[in-house]
Amino acid sequence: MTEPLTEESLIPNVTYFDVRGRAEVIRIILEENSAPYTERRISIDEWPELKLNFTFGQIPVYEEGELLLNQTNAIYRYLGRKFDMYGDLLLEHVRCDMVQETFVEAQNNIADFYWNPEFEKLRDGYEKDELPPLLTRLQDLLVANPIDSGFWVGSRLSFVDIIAWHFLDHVRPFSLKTLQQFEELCQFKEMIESRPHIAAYLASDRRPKTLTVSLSPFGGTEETS
Ligand SMILES: N[C@@H](CCC(=O)N[C@@H](CS)C(=O)NCC(=O)O)C(=O)O
Repeated sequence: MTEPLTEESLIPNVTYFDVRGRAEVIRIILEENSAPYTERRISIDEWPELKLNFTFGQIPVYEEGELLLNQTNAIYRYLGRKFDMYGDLLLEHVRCDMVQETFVEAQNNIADFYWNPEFEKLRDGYEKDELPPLLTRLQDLLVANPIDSGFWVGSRLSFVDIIAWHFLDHVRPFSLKTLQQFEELCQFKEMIESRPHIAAYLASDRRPKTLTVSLSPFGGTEETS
């Protein structure tokens, strides 16, 4: 016989490394909604052994009662729906999807660069030639929101705002001076991080100290996060 679901077993649990990485958007959405959650933070040393216990051999994993979710972007969409952060009506749902896909590419782009073994050799070129056109395209997409709200979709916060914020917060430690050239992106970033629940989380000890694990040439230390 299966155990009855109790309120406690429905409290979400997030399993990830003790870094911001792919789990940070999940944490921030839960924080924004004052949703209680627990975490299992795995150290990089214990991972090789634990990896075998995970169906896909990868994290994040999101659990909520009997629900067990893999795949970062499916988890983001689930939380968007669960917390009514997926826009209103069909045209806003699809704009959420489009913005999300745009940031999947942007996040992969910057993560590949931070993890590149030749990071030091490539950094000037990326800062000068790759980052500005990428930020230009993103800012154009932000201001193309037909409702001029400062959010990426519609007139209120959606899950893709958190994804966008997370990406911009990856750019910040690498090249704040480049980011500062993009006024609308900066205004958006400030608007998100000054929301009371998010501001409290960002200032708290709950927030992991680094963007990613220490193996990465950039983002694996507090100084580069
Ligand atoms: N497609 C998966 C990829 C997840 C993924 O690459 N996770 C990394 C951490 S960011 C991981 O588990 N790395 C350890 C490993 O692959 O052994 C998703 O989107 O969630």
